[in-house]
Amino acid sequence: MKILMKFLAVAAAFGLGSGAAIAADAPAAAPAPVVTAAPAPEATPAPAPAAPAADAAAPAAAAPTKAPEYVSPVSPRANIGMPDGRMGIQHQVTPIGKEAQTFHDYILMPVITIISLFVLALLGWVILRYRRAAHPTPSRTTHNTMIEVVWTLVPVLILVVIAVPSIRLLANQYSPPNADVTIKVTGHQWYWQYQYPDHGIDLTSNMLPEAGEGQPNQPTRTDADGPRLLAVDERMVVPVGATVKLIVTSDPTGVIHSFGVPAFWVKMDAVPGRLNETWFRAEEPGIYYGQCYELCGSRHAYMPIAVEVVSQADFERWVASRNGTMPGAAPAATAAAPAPAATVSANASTEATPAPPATVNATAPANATNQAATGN
Ligand SMILES: [Cu+2]
Repeated sequence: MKILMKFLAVAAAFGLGSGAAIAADAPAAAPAPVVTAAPAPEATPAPAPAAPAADAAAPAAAAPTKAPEYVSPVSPRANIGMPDGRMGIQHQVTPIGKEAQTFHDYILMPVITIISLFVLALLGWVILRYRRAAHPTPSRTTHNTMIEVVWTLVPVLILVVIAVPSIRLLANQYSPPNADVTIKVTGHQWYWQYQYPDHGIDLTSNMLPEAGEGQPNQPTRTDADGPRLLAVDERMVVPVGATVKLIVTSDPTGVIHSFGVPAFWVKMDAVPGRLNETWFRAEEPGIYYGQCYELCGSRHAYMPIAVEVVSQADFERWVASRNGTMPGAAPAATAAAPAPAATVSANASTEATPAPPATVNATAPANATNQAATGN
């Protein structure tokens, strides 16, 4: 009965979750691109959307340069938030991840190990003890009620013991606390887009190529960015200890991706035309890497994810550096210069995607900035 209630709770969480996701998505279109006195590099016009190479999904060097006033206070740490060749689960930094890791390490693995060794020993004993040489006259026994009852009941009890923490974990995963930060994550071919509807921030995150690779003028990876094939030019930045709600979807003209960060115990499919919701609360500052987890095309392996977890104060500095505003705060220095929202949106060729906030060149086709070559 209790288990049934849990299932109902999970089902309710699904239903409510999707409704909330839609509601929370509404403000996404609201923040107008703020055209303030942007730092000079940000004003660089987007490159023409004509990069020809068919496979040039990797973006031109159009990703916004980092604003000078925000220097990341955290740097990648070996063995944390990235694969390191060890067996087992990555070090977990969220409550759900810790619960899952405990479940895996202290219940599932011991149970699996004990059962496997027990069956192996039983098999070895039968093979040796009852081989023809040692046991020439076979037994004619066909039934033993006691043994049959035991080998039916014991597995049932084992499954019940596993089911309790398993369903509790599932229910906790789908019962998020109220969100402190909401981020809409959109999978594109082949990069990620992060929109902070409450902060008016819209980022495009591309993998940083190695030196000598990539396109001309494209920034290349350094060790401060992270490991090869995981470092990106724009990280998703979130405050430490905050409940982050992710609304995960995919480019309407695109394919299915999957957003996942192993250190957070987060993985959610990104499906065109659908809003999926998940959440995490990272409790340790740092940089945590993930990848696309759904085979999505030729550059599936080159659309990594990097999440930067920083203090609240650093998060606010980062928001300011991206020309965003904290929810509830008066827009800084924009009152005198109303954003030409109409102009910008009139040029937007795709509907709901606000033009990147820092793109001052309102005459450039919206979204020509980063993935022009992909075209689709
Ligand atoms: Cu993908």
